[in-house]
Amino acid sequence: MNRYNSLIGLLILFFSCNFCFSQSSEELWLSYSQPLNNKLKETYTSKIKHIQIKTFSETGEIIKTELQMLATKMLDTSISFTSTTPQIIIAKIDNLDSKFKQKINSQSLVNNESFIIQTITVHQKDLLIITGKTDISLLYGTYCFIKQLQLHKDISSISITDSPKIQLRILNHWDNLDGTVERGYAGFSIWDWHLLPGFKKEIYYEYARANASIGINGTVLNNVNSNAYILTSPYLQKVKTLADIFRPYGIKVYLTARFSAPIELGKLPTADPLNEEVIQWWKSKISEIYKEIPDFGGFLIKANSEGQPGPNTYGRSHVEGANMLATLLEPYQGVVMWRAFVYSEQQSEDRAKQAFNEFAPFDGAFKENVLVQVKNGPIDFQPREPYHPLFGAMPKTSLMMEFQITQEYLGQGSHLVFLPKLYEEVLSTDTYAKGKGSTIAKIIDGELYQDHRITGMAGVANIGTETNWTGHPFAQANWYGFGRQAWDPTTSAESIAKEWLSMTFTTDSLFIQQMTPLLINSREAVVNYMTPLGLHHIMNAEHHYGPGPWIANMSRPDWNSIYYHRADSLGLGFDRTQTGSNALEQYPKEIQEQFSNIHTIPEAYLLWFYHVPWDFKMKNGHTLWYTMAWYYQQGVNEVKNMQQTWEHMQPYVNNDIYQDTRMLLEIQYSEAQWWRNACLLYFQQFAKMPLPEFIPEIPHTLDYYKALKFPYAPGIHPSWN
Ligand code: GCW
Repeated sequence: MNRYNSLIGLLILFFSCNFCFSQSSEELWLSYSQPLNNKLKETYTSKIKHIQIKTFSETGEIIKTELQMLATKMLDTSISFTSTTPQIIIAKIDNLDSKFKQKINSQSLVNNESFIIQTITVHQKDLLIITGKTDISLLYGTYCFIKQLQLHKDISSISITDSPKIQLRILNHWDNLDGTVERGYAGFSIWDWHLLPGFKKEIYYEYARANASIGINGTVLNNVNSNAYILTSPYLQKVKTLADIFRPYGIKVYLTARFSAPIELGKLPTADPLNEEVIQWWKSKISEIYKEIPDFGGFLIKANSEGQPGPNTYGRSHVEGANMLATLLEPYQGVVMWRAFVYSEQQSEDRAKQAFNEFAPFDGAFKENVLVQVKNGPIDFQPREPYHPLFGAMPKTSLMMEFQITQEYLGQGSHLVFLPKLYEEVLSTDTYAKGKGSTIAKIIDGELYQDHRITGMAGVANIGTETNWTGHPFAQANWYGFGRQAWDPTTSAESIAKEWLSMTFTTDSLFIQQMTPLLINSREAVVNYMTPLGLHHIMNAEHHYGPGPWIANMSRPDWNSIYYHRADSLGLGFDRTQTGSNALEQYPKEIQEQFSNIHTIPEAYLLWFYHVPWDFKMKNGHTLWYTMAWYYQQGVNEVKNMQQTWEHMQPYVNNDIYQDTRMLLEIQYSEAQWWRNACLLYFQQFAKMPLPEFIPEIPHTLDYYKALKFPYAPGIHPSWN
């Protein structure tokens, strides 16, 4: 019996046992156990009883397993995989009978991952075809078909054609070889390096399944703060095992490479990228990797940032470093993803300007298989940042987006924040790079610069060993949403929210109607109670959790909160206009025109770009101080609304999820107040104005908030009100 058949049995047993009393970890949005009425059950059952899968690959077996799970769990039935009188045929376009093929518009299969799901009529009978050019496209088509059932759609005359708009859709794991995860809030790393390559844990298959279902096709296994050991032969054997597991799911493996590995592993005196011995070392290392993993994706590199080694260490440029590796990877079709998150050892005049200054001059100099990976904003994954000015400024370079899925600065494991809303805001931002409508989505999906050979989007993973994968149960939605927006960066956050809620819990319209706005508004809520009006980087600087606008004692000024908010008796905010650091100059003229006037800049970015007097009159007619307080209170109120909505959701979700989320929302509510109280008390020292009447009395002093230690002992989570 092959491993997939035995897997079917095991998985079905596992899932059915678990669901009765809790949401089991592995289900995610693929539980297939939402309530379904009998009529729909009958309709679906009658349409998927007989399926022919005309591919004999491992991927074909995965497709079969998935469909059988769907049938068992959702429809209490089983599918016969047959070649006689099938109702559904799943086959590569080249393997379809010509009489079927001629009814399909194969021109719309624009790449190897595109698929078509189409009902055709043959001898007065409906036949559903799922087709594409490759096995992976069939897998994607199957997941899309399954989703239609999960969403309770009418499948009688289904016709869907879809292709990913972005080529590399990649998770970045910041997982260390010792099992910890940098900025991970869901337990430990799921890669068990000690037990690999021998132990092929079930979780690896589940991980691949979940990712394939949302179109993720690459994974960087280790932290960008890299350990050279990942490149040693024993570790490459471990990596190979994972690559072999992921391959039939369409997922390639990538590694972060420590730039100084030739010194650490090769015992060379230098890692200078122009040194012949160094080049030879990389060459033979890369050849060793491809011998084991012929479809290895390539390297992700963090160079000369936060203490990581890089070409600058040897007097060479980013281009020289990236191109050296790219040249060696080229014969194998490997890529280099070179991060633009350069946070140099020396403090710069304005940290927000550094990446642009270092990278924009190199436009056109990187080799074709180099992608420059740029964080969405110029500082660091804050609740809200203006977009990174490199987008639109490097037309001759493949720029890839880096989003953070893990919630480093957004409440970590305890706040419910639906990130697709943040991603949507960034992706739909106009850079005017080629006139109006030059959105970031169009830059990273290659629409704007057609000659870009490679397109990509990376998400820093929020996955760990927690039984629900992500810590906060709703953080699963961020993983899901990242995949959907990497597939198509114009996908709306709202449609993602509806899909995820329906697939994970129930399609009940009352549930969806109430929960969709809760998810959608959760992003603005966190901006409001943490960093309204363009404030940023005012968290506790050590662990990035909780407020710390008073932080002034880190070893570098640009790690301090006061560097970013610049509160003084005159006002608040970082002047990045001409009178200040002029970071605004890095943006296109259309943005400069709008933002260089304090009255026309969107207020959401006001304090990012201006040092604003406390009594400045805002659009609402009130002062800055009053308005800022209003936003903080608004954030708190929004979390209260979330709690109130959730109170009514008990009938729709299992009790564990209900109780856990309830508790987490309580924590979020209390911490929203913590942020509000601490920030307002701190800023009030400078504003010297009374707290507006809508702020409830704050029961503690500023010193109390400054002295608080995190994390708290279990059971004594303080209440801030
Ligand atoms: O935001 C900072 C994080 C670091 C991270 C770095 C980066 C992996 O606090 O933990 O290091 O960004 O993106 O490289």
